[in-house]
Amino acid sequence: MIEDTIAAISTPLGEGGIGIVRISGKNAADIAGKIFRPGSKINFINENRRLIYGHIVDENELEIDEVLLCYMKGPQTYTREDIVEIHCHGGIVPLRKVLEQVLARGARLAQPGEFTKRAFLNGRLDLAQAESIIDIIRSKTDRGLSLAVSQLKGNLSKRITEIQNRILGLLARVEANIDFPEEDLEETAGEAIIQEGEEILKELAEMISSADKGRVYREGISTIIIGNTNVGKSSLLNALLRENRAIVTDIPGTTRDLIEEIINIQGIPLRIIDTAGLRETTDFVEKIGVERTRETIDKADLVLVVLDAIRGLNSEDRAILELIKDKKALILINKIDVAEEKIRIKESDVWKLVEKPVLWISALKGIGIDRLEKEIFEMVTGGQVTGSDAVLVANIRHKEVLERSARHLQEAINGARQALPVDIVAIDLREAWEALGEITGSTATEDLLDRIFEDFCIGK
Ligand SMILES: Nc1nc2c(ncn2[C@@H]2O[C@H](COP(=O)(O)OP(=O)(O)OP(=O)(O)O)[C@@H](O)[C@H]2O)c(=O)[nH]1
Ligand SMILES: [Mg+2]
Repeated sequence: MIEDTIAAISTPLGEGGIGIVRISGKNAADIAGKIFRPGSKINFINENRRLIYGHIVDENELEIDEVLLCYMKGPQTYTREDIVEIHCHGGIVPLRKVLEQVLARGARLAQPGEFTKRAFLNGRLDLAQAESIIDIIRSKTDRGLSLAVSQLKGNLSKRITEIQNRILGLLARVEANIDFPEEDLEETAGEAIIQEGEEILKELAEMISSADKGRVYREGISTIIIGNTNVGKSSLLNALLRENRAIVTDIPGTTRDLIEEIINIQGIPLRIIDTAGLRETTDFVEKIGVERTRETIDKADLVLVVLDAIRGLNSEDRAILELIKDKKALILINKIDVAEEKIRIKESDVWKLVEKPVLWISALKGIGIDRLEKEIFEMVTGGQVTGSDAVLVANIRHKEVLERSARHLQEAINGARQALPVDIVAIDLREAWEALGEITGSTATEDLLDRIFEDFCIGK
């Protein structure tokens, strides 16, 4: 049983219609009772899950704000504890003052994610489900959201638990032999580990390989648009956004700083960065800018290189193509809306320099943009669209756990193949089982929990 009562502002800080102060813990109702004055003769304690009209007052009975208060009796609540939510007017000052009162009457300020951590510690959610809540809040596309909701429903956890149980079954067979440690592994138990173990490994491998795709839906793809000055980079950003976000002029060097936007390509969030044009320069300040673009290229998942069809390839374009040789990249020849005789680039010129897909576009007229989106989607997903019911691993942490579990399982299988002593094989099986428990949280350490919940926002 957790002793203290926590409180926080659970809505974003800023101006809004309402803002909510949330209190959770065994003294929640007691604390609320000290500062809440209902509008009629109602005791909110008798009004579970109903909104009650009234005022919050300070220690001198001065009214701070007009509010609606909702008392929710545990354990049917988010944290499984008693919860009180105070719906104030959504401004920074009323919310801070109400929170101050709540803290003055005995609540402690909640740490980031602490409400959700309590939901986990009190058994309402497992760890993967708790993590999905932050994914829901941060989701950038419908598809990202539906993946996170599926994880909240427990689909990932269910699959993990099934695998854990199969490993446990193997472990039981091995441990039946453990009373005779000097013996080698009994033949049929060894057989079972090899056969069943290989099947489980296959399943783990499948989940691991889904992780890259899952991550894409969850975090998006960081994409950078690069090219010489005036080739149409900002025009391309605008064409993809279908609005005029970046300033476009015929003056070289229009874009001075990095501009980042998110676009949705069939459910995949593309975080797209427009850059200052790259050109050879002796100017010190500009050199720093170019250096920064280089660093951004290194970090990007995908590079879109824009070339100017009218101007033709110059030495700077060549240098840029050299720069992205080892990156996932698409080469876009822009400005193809002009008369054919004005076009001075051939695809073969590009291919002599890099082997990357080449697309012809006009950022100004929107020609080839649909095709470009399709190409990006296929590049990122390998062309396969996954059904919405598929369990995708979307979290890097989960992927690492699955890989660790698979390694131990592989060791166990190797051990069984070599007829190693029973207890050695048992250790590997146990570690494979334990690793998986870090996904659902059944074997997670305090440290791991802290690290995960630290990442949450305050008030969640
Ligand atoms: N004809 C034609 N002109 C284009 C096209 N795309 C861009 N332009 C023109 O090219 C010029 C430069 O466009 P920007 O989008 O500002 O180019 P940029 O690469 O962002 O330039 P900097 O930020 O200065 O490096 C503008 O005059 C655009 O109207 C296109 O598809 N066709
Ligand atoms: Mg620009």
